[in-house]
Amino acid sequence: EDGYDLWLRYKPVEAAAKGPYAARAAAIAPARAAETPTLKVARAELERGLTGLVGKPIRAAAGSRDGVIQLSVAPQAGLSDEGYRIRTEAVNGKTTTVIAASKDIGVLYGVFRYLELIQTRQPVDKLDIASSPKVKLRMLNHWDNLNRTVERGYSGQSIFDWWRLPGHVDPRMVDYARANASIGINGTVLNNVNAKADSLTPPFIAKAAALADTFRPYGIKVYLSARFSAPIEIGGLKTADPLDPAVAAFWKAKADEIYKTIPDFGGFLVKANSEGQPGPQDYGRTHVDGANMLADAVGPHGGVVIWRAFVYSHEQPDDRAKQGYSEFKPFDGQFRDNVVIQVKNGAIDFQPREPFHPLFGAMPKSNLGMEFQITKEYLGFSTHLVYLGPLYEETLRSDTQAHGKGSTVAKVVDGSLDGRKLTVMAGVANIGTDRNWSGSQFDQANWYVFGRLAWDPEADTRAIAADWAKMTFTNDPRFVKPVVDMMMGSREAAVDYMTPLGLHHQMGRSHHYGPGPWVAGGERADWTSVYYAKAGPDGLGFDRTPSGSNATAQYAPAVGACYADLKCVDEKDLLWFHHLSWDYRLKSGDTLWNGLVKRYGQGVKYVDGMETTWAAMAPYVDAPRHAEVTDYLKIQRDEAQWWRDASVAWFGSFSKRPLPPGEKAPPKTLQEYEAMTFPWAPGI
Ligand code: BDP
Repeated sequence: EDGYDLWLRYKPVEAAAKGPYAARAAAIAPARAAETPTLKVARAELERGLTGLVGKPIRAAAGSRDGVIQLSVAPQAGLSDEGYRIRTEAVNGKTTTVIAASKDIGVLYGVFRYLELIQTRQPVDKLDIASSPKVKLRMLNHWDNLNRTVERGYSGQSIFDWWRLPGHVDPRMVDYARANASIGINGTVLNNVNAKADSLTPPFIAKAAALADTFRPYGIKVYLSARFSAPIEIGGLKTADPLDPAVAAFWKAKADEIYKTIPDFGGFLVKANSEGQPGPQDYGRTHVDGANMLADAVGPHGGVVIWRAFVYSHEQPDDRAKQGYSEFKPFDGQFRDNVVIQVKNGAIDFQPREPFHPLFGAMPKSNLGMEFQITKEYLGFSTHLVYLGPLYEETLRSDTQAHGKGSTVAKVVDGSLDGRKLTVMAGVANIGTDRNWSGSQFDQANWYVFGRLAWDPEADTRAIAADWAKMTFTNDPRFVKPVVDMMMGSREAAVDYMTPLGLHHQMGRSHHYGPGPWVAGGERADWTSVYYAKAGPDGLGFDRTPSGSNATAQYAPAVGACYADLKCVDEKDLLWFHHLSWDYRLKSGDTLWNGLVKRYGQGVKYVDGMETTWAAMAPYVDAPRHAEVTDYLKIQRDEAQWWRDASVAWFGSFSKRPLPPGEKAPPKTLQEYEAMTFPWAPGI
């Protein structure tokens, strides 16, 4: 095995457990009428899955008999358009399993769920399951360039083969669609947010259309990142001013042209006036002017505009963490109904840990979407085993207190807090041409958990990890329990060995790989590590309380007050919000310096533990996948140590305090650590 089959391996159920599954999978009822393409793929998936799991070919069989599975499209009360119901029913005295939905796509989702029940060895003899997604647009954002490099991608090249499209559609595109549909993803943005206008030219629209045709049966719509200055670059105009009628006309015509070839085109994703990308502010206009102009172009076709809130202006800010909120909050209520503001989970940039972004809960009159990063730009790329479920869950369960207690980020994202219908959860994809798709076996789990949380932002990420581990490897409890435990703690371990106690953005310059707490100078202060850690002889941390940047004031009063109060703030966010003396006493009784050093060490120790756990898993895992994970854990172990040693050397040069008892001095000098870097790191 090489990981290509992801969690859809459909390996035979053990002989001892097979009986009840075989009994419920005697046959699939034949189609009643001509089936839609979606029903055809649902039926094919069911056949494929059951044939693999039960171990004998399962085909359509006429006539009623026990153990038939029926696929049915009929109005279902209490389910959304994409929801499904799976029930064990008596039909003409025979026991049947009915997978029913109002629309064909629900049947496909139901089929995947049914197969998952068998894959995870759940009983299937008395089923009564109903499920509807809580978020409307569940999307991957590919940061894939047209030349097939992938920004922040660590899994090979882009899977979208723009050169050969549309003449040749790689069969892998079907497996991509199957995998995404199996976790409920229903949209994909094909190109990088740092977009080229070429993606909107006729040849590229034709290429995108070929992908859209391939993905359509799986319920997946394609979207494109739109470069705001496209009217100039490919439209022959002198300006991209959103209030210029010729510019609006360009976008209307462009939208019409796209919808002619891709009738169900999802819409545009836009990164504007951010990190040098063009945008409405170049013309003295606002995010509202830009987003609404595009929204009016795609609106008549049912399209949406997803406008990113990841902005920070080029003037040196006192605190980059405040900028998204400052720029967007004043516009609440002014965006069109088909505009979604897509907000990163935290206010800086996909760090191992960030408090939730203050925009969540702060724009009740706008559609606000979540953007998570699945690719691990700041979390060790694809060689560090870091299960992101707990990171996503921590953000989603954070309480914005926008309408009092219980106003969680999840309720903002699923729209229930303010009654919003157009809801989005997006994940920056970690998918590439590597055989295992995600660069490592365990990074597949991050794709998987993202999809499951987009379906239900309140789902439990431990349970999801268990489902994934069972389907991807084995149901043997001697494997599942230790591996899920290992996964669940892996993110906290990465926080500990990289940026403990609320530190952030301490990675190597630009590529963000390995420790770089000394990174200083250059183009922008807020691209350096020293800007964020503010280490000095007096102490460490970024003061975001009212005595500092006052970023805490961007949260609901109770939340901000807690973050600003040393007695209330959780120590995991301590140095995010506070600048503290090296001798500040942590809850453990340790000084800040001692506690910090210990944390780094704990992170390293956890990776030691993962190596030991994984070594013991050899009997349950095929040799190739076991060996790959073993190698990567060794890399991670060495690099966790590197992180610890370099960080201790750097921060020790300010604290000038001795190491706590039992902690080893870094084996190299600070200068040696500073000289270690990865000039050719991938994905920049
Ligand atoms: C940062 C990445 C950069 C992206 C940017 C974005 O370093 O490559 O272009 O975010 O989200 O995380 O636009």
